[in-house]
Amino acid sequence: MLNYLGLPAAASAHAGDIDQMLVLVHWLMGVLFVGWGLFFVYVLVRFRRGSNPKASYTGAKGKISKGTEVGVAIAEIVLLVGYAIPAWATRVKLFPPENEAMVVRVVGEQFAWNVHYPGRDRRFGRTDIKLVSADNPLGLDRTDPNAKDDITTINQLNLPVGRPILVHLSTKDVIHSFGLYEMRVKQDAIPGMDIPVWFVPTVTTDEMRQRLNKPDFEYEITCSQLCGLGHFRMRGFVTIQSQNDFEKWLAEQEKELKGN
Ligand SMILES: [Cu+2]
Repeated sequence: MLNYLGLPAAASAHAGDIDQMLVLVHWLMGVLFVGWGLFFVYVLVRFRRGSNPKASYTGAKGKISKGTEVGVAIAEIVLLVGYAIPAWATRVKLFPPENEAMVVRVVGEQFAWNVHYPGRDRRFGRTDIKLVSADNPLGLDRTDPNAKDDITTINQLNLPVGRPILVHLSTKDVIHSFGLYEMRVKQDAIPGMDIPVWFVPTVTTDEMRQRLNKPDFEYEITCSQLCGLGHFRMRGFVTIQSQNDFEKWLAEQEKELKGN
C-alpha cells in the first residue's frame, strides 16, 4: 500500500508507525504544494498589471487566508503532538530490559562495521584501544574472563527474529550512521559515545526473499553519514534468522572460536 512513496519493505515492529507518519507528512506537503502552486497562478492572473495599473498598499483582506493558515498550523501540531513526539518517546525511552533483549555492540570505523556479541555469559569482554590491530579491530582483551566466549564479526550482523534487539552503537574514528532501512532504524555513531538503539525484527531474511521474490536479497547496514573516501563501500549485512537458525549460527561461531 505504501509503495507509492518508494519506501523499502518494512521488517520491524515499529516500522508501521514510522511509515504512517511519513505518509501523513507527505499528504500534508502534497496539499500545501498543490495549494501554493494554484494560489501562485491565481495571483499571477488576478493581480496582473493590465487590470491593476496602480499598486494597492493595503494588502489582502478576508478570512480565507487566516483560516487556511490556522488550518495548516493545526495539521502540523496534530502531526507533531499526535505522531512525532510519541513515536520519538518510544524510540528513546522505552528500551527493552537488557535481560530480555538480545544485546550486541556495533562499532563503526573507516570503513567497516565491527560487531561484538557478549557470548553465553551475556557479558562483554574488556576492550582496550592499545590492543586494536588488523586482526583484532575491536581491541578485545581475550585474557579477560568475560571475553573468553565473545564472538566478533565484521560487516555481518546475525539476529533472531521476533526478539527485541538492543544495539550499543559507537565508533572508533569519525561520525558514522547506522542505517537499517527495512527496520526503519537510523542512528549516528559518535566518537566517545555509546548510543543505544533498539528494534524488533519481524521478518527473517528468507521470508523477505520470498516476499520480494529476490532470492539474493540481504538486509544491509548502510553508513548514512559521509565519513570519508571509502564511505561508499562501508556496508554490512544483517541476517535475520529464526531462533533455531540463530542458535545454530552461534554454535558454529563458538566452534570456530575454540578452534583458534
Ligand atoms: Cu561510515
